[in-house]
Amino acid sequence: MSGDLRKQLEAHAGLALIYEEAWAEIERAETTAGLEEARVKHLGRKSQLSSLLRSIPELPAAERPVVGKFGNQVRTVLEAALAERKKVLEAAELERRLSRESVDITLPGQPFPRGHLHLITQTLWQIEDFFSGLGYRIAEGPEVETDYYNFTALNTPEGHPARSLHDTFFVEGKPEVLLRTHTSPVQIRVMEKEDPPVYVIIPGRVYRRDSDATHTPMFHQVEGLAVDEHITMGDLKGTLEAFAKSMFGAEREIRLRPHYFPFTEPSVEVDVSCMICSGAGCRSCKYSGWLEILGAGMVDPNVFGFVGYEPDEVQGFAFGMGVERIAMLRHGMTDLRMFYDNDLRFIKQF
Ligand code: 2NM
Repeated sequence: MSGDLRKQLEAHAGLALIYEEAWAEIERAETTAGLEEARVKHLGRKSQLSSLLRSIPELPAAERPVVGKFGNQVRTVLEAALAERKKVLEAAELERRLSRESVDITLPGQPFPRGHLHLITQTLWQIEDFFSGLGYRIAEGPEVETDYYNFTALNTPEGHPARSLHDTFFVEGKPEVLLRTHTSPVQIRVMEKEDPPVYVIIPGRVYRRDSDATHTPMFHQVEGLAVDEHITMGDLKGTLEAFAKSMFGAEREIRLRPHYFPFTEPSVEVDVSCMICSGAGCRSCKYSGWLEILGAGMVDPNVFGFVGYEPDEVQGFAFGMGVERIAMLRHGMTDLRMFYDNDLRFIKQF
């Protein structure tokens, strides 16, 4: 404050008091909110200072010049002090907030639970690994198919029960379009494109109008196809025996039972010796000692005819399995629907 102002204030006790009190409160304010209160109290419209300045015309003549001149100087000085104090408090408040809100990058992060592959994917990859090791390629194809690829080219004639609306999902208004009921149409597509020898497996989703404890309308299959010269049923048996041992244990044995498929002749169902009782008989294998794992057979010459292969020059075997079924057998599950309930208590166990 200038000495001039101080001297003049001494000449007016009221103004001096107003000044001292306001100054002290401005300096004492510890928060911007407290400072704002002090501003309203000492510089606001209802403050003593404002009243004093308004009342100049009524003051004794001797007081008027003092109050008139220095009253406004007091106001200016207090406003400057207020602005200065406000800057300091705002800076301090910002500093406090920043230190309170700062991020400590050395703190351990929120644990983010790590997931894992679904059991079906794990099983699928294991099957693929086994056949890749034997030199099979993996092929894939469309899930929406035509009846030609899904049935006709697979030697499944019109009128076969598998073609009925009861078993197969057809696209409305397009009787020739359907959801594939097996991955075999991809075998047809591979053979149309490539000459023998062919060694492929085809993993993928398939669809059937079935729904109970052991059937879901969508499930996963892996089918395999080997076409070459001099392929025999012995090759089929050796290949599937090695597969069964790789999936279910080196001690396992397989057996072939005669069966019927439209696309293979002869056809078989393949059983593996029960991994729970090692063949002695238990509830799992219905006391037979054997569990069915897949279907297979020698490719019917008619199928080769559809893809332009020479039935007299090449032979082949094919097989197909349900991935859910393989996974259930390996883990002693009884209800296939659990795969698709997405209950973490189930999923996390594998
Ligand atoms: C199976 C069982 C037996 C099979 C046959 C063919 C093809 F294309 F070669 F004709 N693909 N898949 C086949 C044979 C599938 O699944 C239980």
